[in-house]
Amino acid sequence: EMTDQEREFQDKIDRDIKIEPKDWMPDDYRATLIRQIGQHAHSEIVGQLPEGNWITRAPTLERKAILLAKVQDEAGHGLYLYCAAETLGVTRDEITEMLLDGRMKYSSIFNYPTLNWADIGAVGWLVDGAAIMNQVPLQRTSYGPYSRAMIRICKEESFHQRQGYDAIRKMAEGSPEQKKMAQDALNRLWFPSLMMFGPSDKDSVHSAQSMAWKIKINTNDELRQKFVDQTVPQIEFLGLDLPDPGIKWNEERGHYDYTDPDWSEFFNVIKGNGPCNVDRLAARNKAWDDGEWVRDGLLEHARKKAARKHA
Ligand code: FAQ
Repeated sequence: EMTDQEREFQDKIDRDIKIEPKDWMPDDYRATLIRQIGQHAHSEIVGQLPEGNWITRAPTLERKAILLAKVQDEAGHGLYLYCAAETLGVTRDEITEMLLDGRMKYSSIFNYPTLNWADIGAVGWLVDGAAIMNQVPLQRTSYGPYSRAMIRICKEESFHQRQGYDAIRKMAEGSPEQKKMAQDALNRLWFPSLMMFGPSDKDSVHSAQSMAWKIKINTNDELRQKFVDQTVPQIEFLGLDLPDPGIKWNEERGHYDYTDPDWSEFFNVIKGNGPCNVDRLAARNKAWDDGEWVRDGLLEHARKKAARKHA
């Protein structure tokens, strides 16, 4: 049974009126947003690690400048998203500490390694491609600050996807060795990219309520299918082999059929057992500890400044 307040809230959602920070909202709506926006923010920050790893080894000055800009953009996305989460009554420090001790998640994809330069192209093409497929509809999400952050993020994310496609295209059209590297990167990153959309709809515990609240606009499987449909022609254009023998155009459905990722691998990765989980969390913990003196210094400076003002 809904209370009057809950009915009024749902009515606003149904009429596409944005919910703003000072509006009344159900506790679970707030908690779900903190979880999703927080995880999203953490993904942007942890997502800098696999690509940042290649900045010093980019093959040309131009590629290096592009990658540097892209990785910096991800930091900016993290910051907008932390600010959006803070409007819900948590501090950035609180949710950062929840990431660092494993109480909050970040996207499964960043627990896979980037082994060589082709992987960097494939990350931009596939990982940013999947990210933007999920984020474009989130521009219409019901929570105002999240929706506005998404609008800005999507502009930059589409540049990221294009730069990745451009890098992988150079490899696919290059020497036989380069083409082989591009193929190998596609083969390894394909299924992890499909996992970014979350578990299949039947195992997605949050989807029904999140969609009723328009926190999510599409189901996980809807977006995964859209991603497959968009990406298969790109693979063909690049002259690469399909990474999954199950990919086949289905005339009746008007979509490509494909093989689902190995869901036991997915659940294992999000439990902390992927190839890079330990490294990623160690890197974030080290950055947090190394930065403590800077945070302390800023707080002390602010304290002295405030004391001078009141003296
Ligand atoms: N990884 O009930 P659902 C980027 C968890 S883009 C880890 O379906 P929901 C850009 C889920 O939290 C990547 N965990 O959950 C970039 C839940 O567990 P919990 C970030 C996952 O929330 C590119 C459980 O499984 N984008 O960073 C994943 O309704 C390149 C059950 O799942 C976003 O976060 C996963 N893939 O749907 C940066 C987008 N999937 O919390 C650098 C916003 C599910 O109950 C370089 N988020 N889980 O313990 C969303 O749209 C949603 O949260 C989904 C999951 C669709 C990810």
